[in-house]
Order: sequence, then C-alpha cells, then structure tokens
Amino acid sequence: IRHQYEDFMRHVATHGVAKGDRTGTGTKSVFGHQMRFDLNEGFPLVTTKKVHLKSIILELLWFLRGDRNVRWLQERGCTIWDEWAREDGDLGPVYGVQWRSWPAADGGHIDQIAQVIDTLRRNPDSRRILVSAWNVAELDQMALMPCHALFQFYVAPAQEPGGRGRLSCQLYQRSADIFLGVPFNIASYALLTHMVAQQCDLDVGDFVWTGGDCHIYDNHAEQVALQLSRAPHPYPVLRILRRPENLFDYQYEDFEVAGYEHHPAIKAPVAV
Ligand code: THF
Repeated sequence: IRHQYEDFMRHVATHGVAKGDRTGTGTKSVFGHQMRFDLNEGFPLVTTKKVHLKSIILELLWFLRGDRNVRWLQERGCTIWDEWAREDGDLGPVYGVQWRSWPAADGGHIDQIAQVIDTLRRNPDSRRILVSAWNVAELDQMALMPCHALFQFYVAPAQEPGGRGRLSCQLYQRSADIFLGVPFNIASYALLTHMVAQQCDLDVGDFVWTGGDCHIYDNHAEQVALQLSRAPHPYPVLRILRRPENLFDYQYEDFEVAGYEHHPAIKAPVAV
C-alpha cells in the first residue's frame, strides 16, 4: 500500500508512450490510473523525496479563500503559482473562484464548498456531493485550465450505534505531472478530506486518486530514476491542533505533521 505512488511512477516510466504536450517539453504518458490511500494508515505525503508541505497547506487555504491572485501566496513565501500569473498577480477564475463563487445564470454565485459541507451534514447518503473546477464557459479566461478538475465526497455510515461515519473523497485529475504535481495534489486533497471530516464530525476513510493523462516529463527522467532507487518510509501522521468555527477559518499553524521520515529533496524544472 505504501508503495502506490512509486509503483505508479515506475509503471509510467517503464510503459508510458512518448507523447508531445502543450508545453513542448515531451513526456512519457499513460492514460488512466487509480490509487487509493486509506487515510487511517497515515497521511499520504510522499517519502521518497522531501515534499514541501508548507506550500501544499498554503495553496489549499488559498483555494478555500476563493482567491485568484498569487499575492497572498507570495506574501507567505509560496511561489508555486508564479509562472502562470500575469504581472498584477492575477490568474483568472481558477480553482478558488470556481469552488467558492461559480457564476450562476441569474447573476449570483454558487459556493460549492459550503454546499458540500451542508449536504454532508444534512444528507450524507447523497450521491451528489461534488465540486467541479471545470467551468467550461470560463476556461478561456483561466491562466491554466484546472488539472484537478472534479472531486466527490462519500460517507460510509457508522458501523455501530453511536459510531461515526467515514468520509472518503475521490479526485479526477485530467492531467498529472507525476514527479512535481502529483505528490502535491495527493497531500492537498488528503488534507482537505481531514478538514471536511473534522467540520462534519466524521472519521476519515479513503482518498481515491484517479488520473487521466498521467505523464513524466522528459526533463524529469533523471530525477525519477533517482527517486525510484529509494525505499519508501512509513507515512507520517497529520494532527489538526484546533477545531475552527468553519472550513474557511483554518490557518497554517493549525496543522502538524508528525514523524515525516523522508529522503532528500530532488529539484526539477516545472513545465509552464
Ligand atoms: N504545471 C505543471 N507542469 N506541473 C504541475 O504540477 C502543475 N501544478 C500546478 C499548476 N500547473 C502545473 C502548480 N503546482 C511545484 C509544485 C506544484 C505546482 C507547481 C510547481 C514545484 O515546483 N514544486 C517543487 C518546489 C516546491 C516549493 O518550492 O514549494 C518541488 O520540489 O516539489 C500541479 O497542480
């Protein structure tokens, strides 16, 4: 179970087909893959290189703010979105905007995240607990179209009277940069699942990651070979130190990851 990410990376490195891409970098690519992380077995933060969790937490809090400008991230030392921003820092109506204020036909806005929390509390059996960032009508205004496009929550009912339900989340990621992006994306949605579970008085279940075009960029090949030579460690444990009033009140300091044993960081260029 702990080797899922590395096995996936090895699979694409070995069996991926050479494929061109928008960025002109070149990739090895496989279409369609799924991984399942039981969040009760630890927090799925890749251990075969050091992953910069601070950027992951800040990025998620920035999404939840409904923000579209990189300034808030930059002020906190997070630069992962800089390559795509305009001079004034704007990215267009990207993730946060669609999550929190999807424009409705009547001129209003829909807070998909608030609706998810509400549905999880009132009707946890619902099969409609989804958030989409893939707003077809606004794709051309986005600096980058959403890679993690759609996610769904699911509650497995308590197995004994008075017990708690278990919250799972599945993400559909249309485009997956396996070396740089995927460790971020897995940890980000695992974190979101923990936060939503805390707010809805649920235990955590599985995070299911489903990928579309799963690729290793040609200029990550050496980094990937190095990473695959390393043996994974057990996953760390996530602690949320406080229970904020609502999902939008979390701060960076509320999270602690204990026991993160990892191999050294591996630098790589990001394809823009
Ligand atoms: N574009 C590409 N080509 N790959 C991606 O992973 C990606 N994203 C977001 C949007 N476009 C993408 C941006 N997310 C890093 C990590 C995540 C990113 C962008 C860049 C990165 O460079 N990580 C380094 C440094 C970490 C740091 O400085 O904080 C790393 O070693 O992990 C995926 O959704």
